[in-house]
Amino acid sequence: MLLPIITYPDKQLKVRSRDVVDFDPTLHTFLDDMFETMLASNGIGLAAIQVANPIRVLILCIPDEEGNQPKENLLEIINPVIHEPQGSVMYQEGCLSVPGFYEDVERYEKLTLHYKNRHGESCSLEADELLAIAIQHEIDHLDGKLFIEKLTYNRRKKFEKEYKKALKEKK
Ligand code: Y12
Ligand code: CO
Repeated sequence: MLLPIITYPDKQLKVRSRDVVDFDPTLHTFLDDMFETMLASNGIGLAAIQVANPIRVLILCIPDEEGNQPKENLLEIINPVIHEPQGSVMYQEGCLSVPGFYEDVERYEKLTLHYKNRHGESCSLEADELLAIAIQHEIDHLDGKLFIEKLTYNRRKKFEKEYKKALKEKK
């Protein structure tokens, strides 16, 4: 089932999401719906709060060399905790909750992630490149933060200007 994605400036996006305690069929159906919703919107990452569910769940599916996103490449990440962040890198980010706006954001270059899978089993992974960046972007959603809050002063002003222009064009 496709779920509606909430967009800036919806206040729900500022909520800190709570840990998952029940790894049950309701969670599994929700994860399946998130994947369907993310693919239908051409996303590579989605946090549960973006579909108005304030639980610490995110999914990521980094496209392969042909641009495909097979389900085998899907990462379902629950109650994530970042360990050993290293380095820094700038990358142009986009977000399904801030459509039409892309801007450079500074992130850690590499990290280790501890998390649970859909069955509540403890997992860990080491991430760099786009995966590390997307993990940090999605964990920020779980903490009620959008990437536009990490922009430099001038880039944030650029966003405000473009957002106001887009609002006017909609009317
Ligand atoms: C850097 C950091 C984090 C990510 C993962 C989360 N972002 C996305 O998956 C964003 C996808 C996106 C897709 C859009 O739709 C189309 O392009 C058709 C989109 O729409 C518009 O801009 C109108 C916006 C964002 C990725 C990279
Ligand atoms: Co986002």
